[in-house]
Amino acid sequence: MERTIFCLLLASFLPTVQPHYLWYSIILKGIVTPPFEYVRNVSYTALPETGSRSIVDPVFLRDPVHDYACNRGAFANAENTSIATLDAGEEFGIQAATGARARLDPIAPYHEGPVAVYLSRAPTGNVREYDGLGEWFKIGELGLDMSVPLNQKQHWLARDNEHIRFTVPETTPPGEYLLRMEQIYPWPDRNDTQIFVNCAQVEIVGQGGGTPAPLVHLEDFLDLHNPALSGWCTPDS
Ligand SMILES: [Cu+2]
Repeated sequence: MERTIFCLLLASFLPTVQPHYLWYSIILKGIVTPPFEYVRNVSYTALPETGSRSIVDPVFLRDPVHDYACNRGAFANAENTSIATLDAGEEFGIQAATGARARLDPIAPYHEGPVAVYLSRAPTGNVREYDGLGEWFKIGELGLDMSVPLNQKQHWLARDNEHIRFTVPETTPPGEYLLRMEQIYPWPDRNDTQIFVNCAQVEIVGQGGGTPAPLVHLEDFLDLHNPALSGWCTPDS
């Protein structure tokens, strides 16, 4: 009980308007690709109940599932987003940025919480036709630094990390995929938990042979009743 009250007190000291960020580029062969060249841009009309929203605002668990698949309005940008070629077994990076639509600047994630990347194969074979509401598998995650003792302040490996890198599994079946980049910033109240998510369009080439598992639907693990999505007690500020 004391722990819960302490969390709420901490949260109450946070400014009501926080800057946020999004993932606007993937890093291929060490090169930060141009913003939204391979990442679906975010386009949306402001919701009447919330007023205008910034391009870097997170999505929330109360938003429709297609929003936390690839962010608000992302599917509308599928046609004008290029498809990156990724070799199975290759390392790639993901790049966050903050600011406004007119000007976004690269930044390392400054929120707490895990960063993970997922793949979902385009059901028709053409990723531009895919809204991201199918089955996903996780290919990498930066979670807590397990070397920090539990009685000390915990450190998330992605926080302030300017070199977030993952590797495409060597036996990933070749084909066109959505590559989903996600950070979950859990809040004491899961209604406030922030999800930073964007999707890149990629074609994976390689030997194949693997059977990705487990496959998950986003709404099954990103749902309001998942206790793992709230209760984190040290919101950053
Ligand atoms: Cu934020």
